[in-house]
Amino acid sequence: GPADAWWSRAVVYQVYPRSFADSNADGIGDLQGVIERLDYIAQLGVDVLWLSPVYPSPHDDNGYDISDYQDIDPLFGTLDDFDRLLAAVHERGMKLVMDLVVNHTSDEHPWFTASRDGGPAGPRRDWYVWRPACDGMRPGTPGAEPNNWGSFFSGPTWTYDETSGEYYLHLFSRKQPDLNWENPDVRQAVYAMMRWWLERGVDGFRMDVINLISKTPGLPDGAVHEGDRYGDGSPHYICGPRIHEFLAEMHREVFADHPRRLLTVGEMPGVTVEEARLFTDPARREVDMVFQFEHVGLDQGPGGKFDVRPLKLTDLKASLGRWQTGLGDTGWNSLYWTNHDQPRVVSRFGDDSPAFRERSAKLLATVLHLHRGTPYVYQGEELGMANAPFASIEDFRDIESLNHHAEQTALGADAERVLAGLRRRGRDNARTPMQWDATDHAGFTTGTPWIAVNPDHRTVNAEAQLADPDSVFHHYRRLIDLRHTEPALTHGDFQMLHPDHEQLYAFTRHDAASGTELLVLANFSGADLTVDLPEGWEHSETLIANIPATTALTARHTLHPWEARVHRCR
Ligand code: TEU
Ligand code: CA
Repeated sequence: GPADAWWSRAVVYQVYPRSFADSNADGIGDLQGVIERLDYIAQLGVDVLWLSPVYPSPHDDNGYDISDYQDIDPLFGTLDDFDRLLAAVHERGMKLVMDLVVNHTSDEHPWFTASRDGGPAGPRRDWYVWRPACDGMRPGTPGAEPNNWGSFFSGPTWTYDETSGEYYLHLFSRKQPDLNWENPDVRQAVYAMMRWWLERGVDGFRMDVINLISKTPGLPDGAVHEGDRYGDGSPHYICGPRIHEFLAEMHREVFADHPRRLLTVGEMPGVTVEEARLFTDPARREVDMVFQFEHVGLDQGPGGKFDVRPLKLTDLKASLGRWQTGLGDTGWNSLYWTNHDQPRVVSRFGDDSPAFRERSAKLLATVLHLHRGTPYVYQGEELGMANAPFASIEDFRDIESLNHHAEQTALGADAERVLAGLRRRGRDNARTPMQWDATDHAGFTTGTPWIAVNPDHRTVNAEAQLADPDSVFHHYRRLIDLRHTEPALTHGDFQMLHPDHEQLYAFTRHDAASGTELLVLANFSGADLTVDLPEGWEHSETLIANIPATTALTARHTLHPWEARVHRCR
């Protein structure tokens, strides 16, 4: 089963190349920069490197708008640079997974320009989703869109093309037209491209919004929720009617019986546990694991991600616990706190004050990595990097944030209130440059960085942490080492303790085969916390702790603020 697969003992490190390391002083990270930092990544002990897109792109959505699937954008380097990176990754015993973005292309991809400029009768028209204005309305006027869906990046999901007189669908920006997956020619072209990368030696794919590729026929309107301008189309594109058929076909066409050990992870906004059981059941041959989004939606209100609400720990435990149980006997979890789309976890779910930033970062890592599943570490998370201070809208770069700000202020929302939401949840928090050392621009570039470096890099940086055995970096390294050496982490079942406690996150992992039991205790608060422990842990061995474990556990034990401990008994 999945617990015996190679990736069940693996840890994946995500590199967002634009912000990782700049080797040619243009202020933008590149492949040569990644090559120069591979020893750092290898020292962490990770097994797989997931590279966010480096393909040719207009960079409307920082490379998630691809204009050529089989080349490297000159900003990042050349295919030769890529081959050198791939060889260097393999030399260090790691694997390289590419980002596959095939729900949509860039509007500058030749497929789209041919589809658009060929007009309604053109040969490539059916490679994308074109529709006439809704009946009776004058094309190009507001409200004439073929349906009422709203885009993830504000505005409608349709843009009118004057020349051909029709609208095209884009769930994301207007420069990211959705491919038409109903068209078998589109699917075969995608599979051929994937095989091309596998033949080049890559070890798998992270599949961008792959559960959105199948839409409900007829593209029906969505419900217009209170206060929204657009309809909610998500029931008509999240896990649509043919999604399992398409992923099974992709598996047959690309991955079946492949001689190398590959990894496939589907990014699936809105996926449920029940659906994930189907996607990740090995017998169904669809994907190995999925990124789900429940836990990163618990601290938002009905107004969406920028409608910031406090997180309740019981909600987090209930959600992660349900995913542990739901995929306990079949399928497999991915485990993540953050990536290039999420704010920094120490600022979101921990305490990024000077007193507790390091300790709470280690606590969050401990809790996540002791769950059942494959952990993903996002660049800088292993340093406890925090959200950055964005003074004004000029400091932001992300199209999602810039569009949200423009739309909301045009609707009369208070600019400071909109900015407050962007500061807390904006994706740019994760995209400030990797902090290598305390020098100017944190050693990321000798040029002018495309986005400002977080001023806290003077103290929060890799150089300082490599030299400090008690650093967040070395805590991650110990957790990753534990995953490679302790079978209970991959095979043990999961049992939540004290589910209703609002400060304590506690659970056990029990591996019947080895008889090993692990106990994880974490105080998600800034105050002492006294808890009653299950029987028999008083003299257990401390496996890992985020405070030098000064005392043994007692039946009624007091945890320090943000203290996390893992105990083992055989
Ligand atoms: O993200 C899809 C996605 O779900 C996010 O856009 C999320 O909905 C949004 O950030 C609100 O939280 C993938 C990529 O990871 C993201 O960077 C791209 O912008 C998006 O798809 C389009 O390719
Ligand atoms: Ca560069």
